[in-house]
Amino acid sequence: MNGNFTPDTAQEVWRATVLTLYPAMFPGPLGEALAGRALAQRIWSLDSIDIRDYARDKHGSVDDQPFGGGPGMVMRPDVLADAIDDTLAKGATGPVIYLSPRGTPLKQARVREMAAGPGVTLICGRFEGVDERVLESRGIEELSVGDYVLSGGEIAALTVIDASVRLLPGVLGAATSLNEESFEHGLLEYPHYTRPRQFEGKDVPEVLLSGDHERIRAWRRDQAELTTRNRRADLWAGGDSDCVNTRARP
Ligand code: 9D3
Repeated sequence: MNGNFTPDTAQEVWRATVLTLYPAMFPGPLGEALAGRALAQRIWSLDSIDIRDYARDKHGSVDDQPFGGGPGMVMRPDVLADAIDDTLAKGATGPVIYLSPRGTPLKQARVREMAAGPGVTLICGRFEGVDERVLESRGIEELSVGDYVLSGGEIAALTVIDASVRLLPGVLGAATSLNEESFEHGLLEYPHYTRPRQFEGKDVPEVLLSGDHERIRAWRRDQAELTTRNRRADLWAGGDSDCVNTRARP
């Protein structure tokens, strides 16, 4: 049954919903540049939900001490579960993801999947973390954005949204071809040069001025491989099965 005037096939915009104790951190940098223009064009939408609105007491408590002892505080499962359930009931969509240093490392393949879906619902932690039971009961995915310590999940959420939004149809200009992107090949990018031809006594590599497009393509390929081998042994080894490393293997 479809009791209203919205057809079942209605194409909604890609929808990002963020649950956070710091809703003023959104859209933040996503209100500028590429993502900001796409937001203004309604290619995507953003809702930030204040987890504290779901606190049960007059003091607005959202955290408590960890059972078993130890440092810091833990986000209460009852408060977070209410925030998640109410937010989903109000139309938040896509996978529910908790940004966490314990999460699966984010890769471009997961970003592509998120961008291909209806949106994402992101939970930003603060304190030492959230009560494990709410993650289990709600089937929540856990993602990390890298092996360094942030002060909370918000900047990680901004990262996930930024990476996804730039893949949405109509966000990137026609000049930028997505399948030319370095991570799509499992290689880092070749180095770039522009005018002036001489800068602080350094010339632009001669091959780039040659007009020989076959030589230029081969040089860039070599440079990309050299840089990848030197900086990212993990990518060079082809460990990321999400990327098709198209180089000829020796
Ligand atoms: C001493 C234990 N700490 C784990 C390394 C506790 C802790 C530190 C920082 C718990 C949470 C945080 C806040 N970080 C995030 O919320 C976070 C994060 C990160 O710190 N690094 C990479 N990806 C992410 S996603 C969310």
